[in-house]
Amino acid sequence: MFQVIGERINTSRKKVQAAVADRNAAYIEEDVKKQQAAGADFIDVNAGARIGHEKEDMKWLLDTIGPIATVPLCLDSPDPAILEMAYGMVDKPPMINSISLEKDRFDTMMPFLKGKECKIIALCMDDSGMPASADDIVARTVELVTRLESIGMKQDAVYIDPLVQPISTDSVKGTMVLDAVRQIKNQYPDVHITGGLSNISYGLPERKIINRTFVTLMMDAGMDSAIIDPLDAKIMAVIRTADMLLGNDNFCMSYLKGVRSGMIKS
Ligand code: THG
Repeated sequence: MFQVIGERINTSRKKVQAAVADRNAAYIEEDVKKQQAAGADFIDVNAGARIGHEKEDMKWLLDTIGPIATVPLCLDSPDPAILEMAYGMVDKPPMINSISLEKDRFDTMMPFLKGKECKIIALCMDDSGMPASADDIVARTVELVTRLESIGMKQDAVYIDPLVQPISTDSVKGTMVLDAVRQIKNQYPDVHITGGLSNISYGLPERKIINRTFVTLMMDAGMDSAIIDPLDAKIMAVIRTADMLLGNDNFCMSYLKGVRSGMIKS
């Protein structure tokens, strides 16, 4: 089944930023409960937007969310020191978001990850920047999977983020990532593919129809997870329906449950 990483606890969102600044625990708890009820499999926690406050904001968020979380957390920071602190605060094995091939980050994250019980999001980013072609995404994935396996991580614990780029800048940005995902799934059937989707529609109007159509195509290529807003009922309905059509929903149980609960509507 497709795994939804709920993206809402992120201080780049104005209301969350205000709630964190005010230490408004009730707001954060309610948001997490809503994401869980909507079907989030993980709750992403990102405290990066209040410059100079990431460490204490992350700590407060984890203290607040920990007691009410029924699903594992996805600890989201580019800073290995923050991830290490956060890892020590959770009671269920988390997803760590993220490692990349950027040298400083890679070299600090690898010894930290060794022997840890966790899932890891691995970004196809290196010191030269974003990937420039499908072959580039695949080559970076091979490097990441090989290196992570060398410290004992199972392929099933690795979630590759191919890094979606705006199609408004270059019309190949859709097929580039779709082709890469197909190749990765072919080479590593147990590795997961995840990531944010909304970059695809950056710079264009009516972004949500682009994002919903793109997730459907990505799922056919092999994407089996995404970082999205689970309270966006339309994208959730599209994901549940596509998952069923791709053969990942035995007896259409999950689809039927979604319809009965009112979450899936035409
Ligand atoms: N890959 C990985 N991790 C990620 C991303 C990714 N983490 C962060 C981000 N991208 C995904 N998370 C979010 C969270 C919230 C929003 C978008 C992505 C969001 N943005 C509103 C906007 O841009 O309009 C903010 C508006 C507001 O509420 O103020 O809601 O790609 N591995």
